[in-house]
Parts: sequence; C-alpha cells; structure tokens
Amino acid sequence: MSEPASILMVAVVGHTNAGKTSLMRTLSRDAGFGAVSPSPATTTDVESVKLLASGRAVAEFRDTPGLEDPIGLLEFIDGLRTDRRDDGPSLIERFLGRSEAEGPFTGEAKALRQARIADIVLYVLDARDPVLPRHTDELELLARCGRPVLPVMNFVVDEGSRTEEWRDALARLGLHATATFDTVVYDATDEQRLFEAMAVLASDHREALDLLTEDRRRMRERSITRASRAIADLLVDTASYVQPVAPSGAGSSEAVEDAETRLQEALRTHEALAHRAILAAFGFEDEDPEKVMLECTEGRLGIDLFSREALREAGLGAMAGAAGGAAGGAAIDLAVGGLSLGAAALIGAVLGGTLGSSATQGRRWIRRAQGANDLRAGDVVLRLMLARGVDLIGALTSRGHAHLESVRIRGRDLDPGFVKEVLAELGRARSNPSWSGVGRSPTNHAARGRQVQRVARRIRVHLEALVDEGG
Ligand SMILES: Nc1nc2c(ncn2[C@@H]2O[C@H](COP(=O)(O)OP(=O)(O)OP(=O)(O)O)[C@@H](O)[C@H]2O)c(=O)[nH]1
Ligand SMILES: [Mg+2]
Repeated sequence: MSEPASILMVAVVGHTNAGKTSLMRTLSRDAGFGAVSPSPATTTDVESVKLLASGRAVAEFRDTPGLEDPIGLLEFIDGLRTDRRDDGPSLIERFLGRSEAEGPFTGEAKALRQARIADIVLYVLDARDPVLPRHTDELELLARCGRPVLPVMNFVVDEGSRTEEWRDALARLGLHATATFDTVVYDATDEQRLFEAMAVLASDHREALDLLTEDRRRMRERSITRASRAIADLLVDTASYVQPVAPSGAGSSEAVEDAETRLQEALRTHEALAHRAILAAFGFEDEDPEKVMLECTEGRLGIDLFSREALREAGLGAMAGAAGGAAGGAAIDLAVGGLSLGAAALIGAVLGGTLGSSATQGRRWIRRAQGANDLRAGDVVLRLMLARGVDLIGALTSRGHAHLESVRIRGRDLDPGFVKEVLAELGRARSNPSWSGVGRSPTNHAARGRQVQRVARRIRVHLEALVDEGG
C-alpha cells in the first residue's frame, strides 16, 4: 500500500455552539478532547487531533473557535475590496493581514486561517436552527476561502431538527454534498457516510479516508468481541463462585446472612469490574478510571444488582413479586429488599434456582438456606448480569464520545431462547468452583477458557443482531 502524499488536513468550522468540539470528541473517540459547554465561545484556540488507521496517522482534524459575528465580518471583508475582480481568497488573505484579525474578529480569523489551509472544511451546523442570514454569511465566508466545504448537519437525532429544510437551502447555495451527524447519539453509518462524502470532495485523500473507514469498522467488531468476552467471563466466574458459610456458625441465620452479604458484595464488585472492561472495550476508559465511573457511569451504573428494581428493569418484575410472596412477612426484606438479602442471590442460588409462589414454600427455603454450608448465585443473578451487560453494550454502541451524561443501564428484556442457551452453557461452570475469578485473578483452566469462548460467541452473535437492528 502506498503512503498518502500528505496527511489529510480537516478544518472543523461553524457557528458558536454548533457542536464542533463535540464532533471532534466523537470522531476521535476521545471524551476528554477540548472543552464542551452549552455556553457560546467555549473554544478560543485551535486544537487538533490526529486520527489513526492501523496505528498510522492518516488525518488531522482541527477544532476552531466558533464564528460569532459572521454578518459583521462579511461586511468588513466586503469593505476591503479595492477591485471588482478581487477573488474570495485574496479578500480573506487581506483580512487576515489586518489588525482587526487580532482584535474584534480574532476568533473568526483563527477559524478562517485554518479553513484557508485545509484540504477540506467541515461546516458544522445545528440542524435545529432555521436557516438564517448568519448561516448564509458563514457559508459565503467559507466559500471565499477557496477550499472544498462539506456542511455537517449536527443534532439530527433531535426531534426539532430541520434536516430537509437545510438540505434544500444548501442545495440553493450550490452545496449538494452534505452529511448528517449527531455527536451524542453515535451512528456508525453516519460516520461512514461522512468519510465517504469527504473522500468525494478531497479525492486526493480517498485512500486515507478509506483506511479510516475500514479501521473504524474493525475497531467496532473488536469492541463487540471484547465486550462479549467480558460478560462471558463475568457469567462463568459468577456461575462457578461458591461463598462458604462460616463453619463456626453453620446453621445459624447470622452466619448465612453474613455469607450472603459477602456473596452480594463480591458479585457487585465483580460486575462493576466487568462493566469497566466493557467501557474500556468501547474506548470510554479514562486515565483515571474512578473519574470515569463517577462522571460517566455513576458508580455502579445505577440500580443495584440485588434489588427489586433491577429485576423489574430486566423484565423479571413478576419474579420480584413472586419472590416477595414466596418469602412472606419479614422475609420479604430478606429475600428481595435492596441491600440486605438480595432477591437474586437468595432465590436463585441458595434456593436452587426455582421460584415458588407460596409462603410455606418460602419459609421452607429459608430454613434450608440456614442449614446451608455454601451459597452460590442463582440463575436469576446470571440472567440479570446478562441483561445488564447486553444493555450496557447496546448503550455504548450508540454513544458518542461527546455525550455528557452518565451511562444508564437497564436490564433488557432479553429473548428467552437466548437466555436459556446461555444459562445452559453455564451448567459446567456451576460444577467447577475452581474456575471462578471472583475476588481473585481468573484461573487458566483450558476448560474454563473454552467455556468462556462458547458463551462469548453466543453473546456476540446476539449483540451483532441487536446492533444490526439498531437496538
Ligand atoms: N443533543 C446533542 N447535543 C449536542 C450535540 N452536539 C453538541 N451538543 C451540545 O451542544 C453544546 C455545544 O457543543 P460544543 O461542542 O461545545 O459546541 P462548539 O461548536 O464547539 O461551541 P464553541 O466552541 O463555543 O464554538 C454542548 O452542550 C454539547 O453537549 C448533538 O449532536 N446532540
Ligand atoms: Mg468548541
């Protein structure tokens, strides 16, 4: 493969607050790039980022300060005309040489300077705005820079977005190649089309853009594979984990409760680690993981694993109800109440994975639990973990790096056939406590590895179908 002649230079330009810095974040997969805020004039200097394909920089994107007074600037530049044959670039150059470019129009000058030297200019616009004179003046200023301009309609997922109106207005200005984007709700197809449109306008750099597209496609596959593997590891570790009841207290309800608390805590922590691995698989890790967890995911991604709410959100609401009924009286809290005895752990595991509906049966289970030596997570826990993991991945596949809100996960209502298959796969893990990596490094058993691979493969196939459906 031949080296591209030079790196593709892209200037990202547009009205203040149109989402230029956000676009930079999402395209570079760097949530920490620049400063993003709803107030205008956030970016005051040019800042650039290089995009890599197979480890090699193929394009450099430059973020610029927002254009704040395009109408005033266009008037000013028109006033610099000394000959009616002055063309756009010579007028822009004349402006850039003037003191006003360091004074009232300093932000605009920084942006236009980049537009003058770029191979392509991305004109980012807020598609929720009506087409206003300030926009047409901005486009006129950019046209005068003499470089290809590709309008990028941003905020297109927003209900108020006026994409068609914009397309018509841009066509009237002779801009027929356009792209749509939403920096917050990421869409891989929009990104691909953006690169394709850029390749048409900056055809000398088609190879770089094709490399970038291909690299992004592979990255996405890798993310899904790594994330599927993280869920599979979590499930195998959890299915094989055994929490002993302290021998001294065997048979006492305190000893069982203590073991339950430890089981829950160990599994919560293990789930949080898996979620962190999933975030990392999609490039949402940060140099400071604690910060990401706090800012991006609110600690443990919202609802506690061992709560009625978690069951309900996973479409297992009936089970939460049944569990309450089954355990009855004071045991309701014990069986399903938040942080005490988790519905999932108790019902699924201690009680052998079956749910009854009568209070008598519930009490019998509790008595059996009290006589237990070992506690394990039950199928309900595994189902929840699976549902929550799949939901997290679903959320991340359509999350732009410009998203400012926390990731929230809900347990998805998963296809029962898929859940059944995964649970069946986990059967062997159940009888191999030594496989578990809960609270320690995962073991290297070849059989464990094969099991993880099989579970991961099933999850990946399911996820790929979900992502294809746009789910
Ligand atoms: N919902 C939604 N919000 C967006 C999108 N793009 C940007 N935003 C928000 O819009 C605001 C402005 O985004 P910035 O990326 O700072 O805009 P900018 O064009 O760089 O602004 P300046 O640097 O001030 O010129 C921020 O609050 C972003 O979170 C989008 O596609 N969808
Ligand atoms: Mg900005």
